[in-house]
Amino acid sequence: MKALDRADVLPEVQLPRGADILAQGRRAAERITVGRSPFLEHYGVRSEAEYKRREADAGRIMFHAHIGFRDPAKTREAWARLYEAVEKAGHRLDRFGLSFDWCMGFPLSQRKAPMHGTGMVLGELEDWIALTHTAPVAAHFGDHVIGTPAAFENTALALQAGCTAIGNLGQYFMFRQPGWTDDVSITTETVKAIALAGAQPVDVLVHANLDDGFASLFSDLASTLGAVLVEQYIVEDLCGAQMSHCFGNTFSRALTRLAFQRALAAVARAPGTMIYGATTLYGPNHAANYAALGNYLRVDALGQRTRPTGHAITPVPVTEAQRIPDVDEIVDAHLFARRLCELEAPLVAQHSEEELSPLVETIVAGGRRFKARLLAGFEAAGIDVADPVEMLLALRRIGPKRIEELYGPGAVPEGGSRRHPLVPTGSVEDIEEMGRRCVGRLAPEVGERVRNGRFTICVATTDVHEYGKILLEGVFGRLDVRIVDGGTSAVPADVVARARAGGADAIALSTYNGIALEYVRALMAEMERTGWRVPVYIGGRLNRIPDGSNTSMPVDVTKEVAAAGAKPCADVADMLGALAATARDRAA
Ligand code: B12
Repeated sequence: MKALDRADVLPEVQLPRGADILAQGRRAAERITVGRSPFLEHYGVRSEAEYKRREADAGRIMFHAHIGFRDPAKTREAWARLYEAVEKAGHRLDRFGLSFDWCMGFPLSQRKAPMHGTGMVLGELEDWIALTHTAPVAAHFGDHVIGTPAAFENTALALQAGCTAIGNLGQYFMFRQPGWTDDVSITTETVKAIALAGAQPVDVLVHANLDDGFASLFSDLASTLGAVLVEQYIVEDLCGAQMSHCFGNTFSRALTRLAFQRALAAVARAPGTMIYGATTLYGPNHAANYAALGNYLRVDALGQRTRPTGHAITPVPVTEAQRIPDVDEIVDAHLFARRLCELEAPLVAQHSEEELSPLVETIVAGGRRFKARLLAGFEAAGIDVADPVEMLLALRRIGPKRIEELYGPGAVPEGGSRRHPLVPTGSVEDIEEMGRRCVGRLAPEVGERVRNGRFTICVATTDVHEYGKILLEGVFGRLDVRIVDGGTSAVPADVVARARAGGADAIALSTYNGIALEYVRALMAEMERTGWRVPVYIGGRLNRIPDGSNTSMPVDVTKEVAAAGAKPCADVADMLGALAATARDRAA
């Protein structure tokens, strides 16, 4: 395996110095400070971290609800309704995660993003204050704040609105703002924002959702814990702030989910924000999803009862696989969770440590090895490991696959290329298995025709969701289809350019963020402009919030996507059927 070389990762002659950026952020803390909020007043605390420590010490399980309708007024209304509904049933809602739209990552002056997703967009400070003052529940501005070109600006607004848990550093590593290529400015804004948070007179948690970062693509849970330690090193040791991790979306196996929570408990210095629902377990059937909801909530409640980490647990509505959920669906999920936790309590006593403890030890030891190898490798490559700008930028540019290849704690088997995970995450393997099953179920003549068609296909994603792409690549690989990598979060012009340069016969797009229609229109316009055209297959979530919608709920746009010139596919088999037909027509 080729060792890392600074010139490959940080080719700039000069980068801004981390120390200068940290100083700017700290100076800004003289004028930008945490405002009061109904939550802080109601519970008589100075920060959410203080509240979390107090509640965890008292053995209470805390709860997180996630909302963020496109319309801020609807979000406020939902916040109030949820708070009331849960309180009326005799429970407490501890925190709200506010889902911003990805265009919130652009600075306010440039926030006219061409493609709005399904999330909420806020403007000036009054908008932020109006939200945090809706009800006495801690506000968590977790997405598209820290880690974006607007990191400093958004962090300043969140703090002034009384929010003391701000993220999402995980997104810094993996998300890309379309059309924004200057990753140095994203890094300096991020470091400045972290320094501002760290210099507050009260505890401010810098949040990172591990699944939004490298975790969803790592194969080893020990690497994920290694990433926790590396982020802790950057945020706490280099920047002087407090690091708080969240995980959950892709942690679908009960035993390793619990083991990871314990491993985190062994290394975390600040309280955790929330454990998110295991949403990759959700499919189209709501009854089956309730089983998944019950399964992960019990594990999360058990984790908090036996090793309290301050994380709130998150009952995610069973409709999650289709679209963003409505308020009543969130209330239902919460009432289900509260009842489940009441019934679950006696099981804590029956729990045995025998299976769990060795896993926890392996994850923690492997995580420490990952961090030590990474820091040594960076140093040997000439990267300044004491400079947060260099550290962050290098990690972001290298990406999860290569980082794990270079520094993962597992051994590389003789003659193999991929490291053997110490504790498999399961997520990427599950997608690979999905691909195997998809090919296994194909009618033999369809598989045969696709193989004989000798296709070249450009595979790309419109946003950060990459599992659809991994699935397609796995399936195509098994059917001798040549793959051209169109990239992730790729802009239409790049996809067309890469497809054309690679001699693609078709483009396969995977999309999830509610931008399918606008994206297809832009892609078609680009092909028109360049005078080069191939069929475009598209799958994932083909929905969109209609312009001027008063419900903020996305609607299906499959027909409109087809009218715009693409071929919508409900699943991979749809596309393989179409390719087989093309191969048959060509041969005829
Ligand atoms: C995993 C996941 C993530 C992971 C992605 C990890 C990764 N590296 O890929 C993480 C945690 C990072 C993530 C982030 C976000 N997510 Co997400 N995520 C999911 C989740 C749980 C699974 C989606 C998935 O990958 N499934 C695996 C694929 C392989 O299976 P599948 O979806 O069933 O696909 C089938 C077909 O559609 C087909 N297919 C897929 N693509 C294609 C393409 C072609 C050409 C073909 C032929 C077939 C095909 O293949 C499959 C089998 O047939 C869904 C909810 C759910 N349970 O589905 C939400 C979901 C897609 N996410 C959603 C959202 C909103 C987000 C965020 C915007 C949240 C936020 N505010 O930050 C961010 C993205 C921000 C950004 N900048 O883009 C929404 C989308 C809402 C909508 N459109 O209505 C969903 C539905 C959740 C929800 N209800 O809110 N997410």
